[in-house]
Amino acid sequence: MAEPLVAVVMGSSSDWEIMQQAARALQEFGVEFDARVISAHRSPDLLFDYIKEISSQGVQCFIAGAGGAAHLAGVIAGKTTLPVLGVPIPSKYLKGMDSLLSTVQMPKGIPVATFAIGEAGAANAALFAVATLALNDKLLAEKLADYRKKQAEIIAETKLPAL
Ligand code: RP5
Repeated sequence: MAEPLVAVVMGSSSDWEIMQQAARALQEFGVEFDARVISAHRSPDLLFDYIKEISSQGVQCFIAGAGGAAHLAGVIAGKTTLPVLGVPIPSKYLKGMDSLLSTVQMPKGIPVATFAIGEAGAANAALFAVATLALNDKLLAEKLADYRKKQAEIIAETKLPAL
């Protein structure tokens, strides 16, 4: 199997329902990825080891999804200079506003590119990763252009129901 180009990390298996949208999008574009549950606070040593290991395999970016006091993406960003894309996971009581603010409000110097809360954010993080990889991959760039074209066609063909 080819080495992964994208690492998809999430804080809990309960995040998978959302994060599988990222995995599916990467799969659709034929981008090799590695998906793992690793918690920044429950398994920090494992996280540090993983970042080192997967980076040595040539991964190009991380997509990190976490909920609540969501520090996973920020901690990863603190351990690597590779791009880190953060996905705020909807949470039970604050509906993901906590996750969003925890992920997006990184202090100056250690950036996390933060996406929308939930499924859209997970899928868009993957599409953003694809767009970045496509800068050096003509075939991938063509696939991305096709994907956009299809979306435009769907809109152009959309008919509103009669009143
Ligand atoms: C975070 O706590 C995870 O990213 C998850 O979104 C949230 C709840 O985790 P579980 O209690 O479902 O394991 O660390």
